[in-house]
Amino acid sequence: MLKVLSMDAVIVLGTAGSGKTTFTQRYSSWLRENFVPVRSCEVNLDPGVIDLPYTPVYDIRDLVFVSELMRREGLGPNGALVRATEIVLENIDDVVSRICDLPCDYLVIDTPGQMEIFAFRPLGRILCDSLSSCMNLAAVFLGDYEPGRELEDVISSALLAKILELRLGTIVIPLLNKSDLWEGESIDKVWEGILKGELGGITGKGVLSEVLLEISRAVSSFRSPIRVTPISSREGIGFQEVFDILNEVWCSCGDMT
Ligand SMILES: Nc1nc2c(ncn2[C@@H]2O[C@H](COP(=O)(O)OP(=O)(O)O)[C@@H](O)[C@H]2O)c(=O)[nH]1
Ligand SMILES: [Mg+2]
Repeated sequence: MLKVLSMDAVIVLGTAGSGKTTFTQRYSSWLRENFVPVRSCEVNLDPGVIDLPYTPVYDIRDLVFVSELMRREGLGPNGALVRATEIVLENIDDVVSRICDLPCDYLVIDTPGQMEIFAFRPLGRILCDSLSSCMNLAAVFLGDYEPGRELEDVISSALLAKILELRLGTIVIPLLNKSDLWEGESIDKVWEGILKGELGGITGKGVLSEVLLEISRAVSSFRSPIRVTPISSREGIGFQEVFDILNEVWCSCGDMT
């Protein structure tokens, strides 16, 4: 029988400092303000964070807190983070059932500052699989491009978003954060070209290594291309488009190219 899931949830991914926590807070507030009476709630899955700009309805630090682990088990910051993911895994059924039972219509789920802890260890995949049984789940990946960065950085971000999609088994929507800092660049178009394997326009610039280009051509064939949306979490720019794209994903009724 077809199960109708009543909760939508977006997992927020991105490298350290890309703006995951800022996005979680601002996007969830935007949902609450614009879609009354939708209950949008923030979930914190970062066991290492000290201060949060939002009040999470579920906070993984109630189960395991990195600075406390460091003290208690005499571990360094990275060792404690790894240990924290093991503890979450040992308690995964409880964690998932608590999140599934939250009295919310929409969840915005913040993930660890150091993305690899979540994405490149078993935790991310297991959590995504389990949460999908009780909610409509998708992820956003925040690419982080500031003036002065090289185009290779954009390619690396585009590849990382694709790898995460394969790794986590959930659709990953590429967003380019911090667009308020750009100075007239069309970085989103460069990224879209990479996803579509259409690299002709940028190969002449001499800044891209052939290896990266070959990899991006190969990776672009894994899934249908998706547009890349510039946003600014700090300024609240692009949120309507994020909302629309996620709805297209969940109802599978739109054209995401
Ligand atoms: N200019 C600008 N800065 C941002 C934006 N989003 C986040 N930041 C800043 O980037 C830094 C890291 O943000 P944070 O949300 O903590 O990143 P996280 O490590 O991915 O959770 C902070 O100083 C934020 O204020 C944005 O859209 N524009
Ligand atoms: Mg954070």
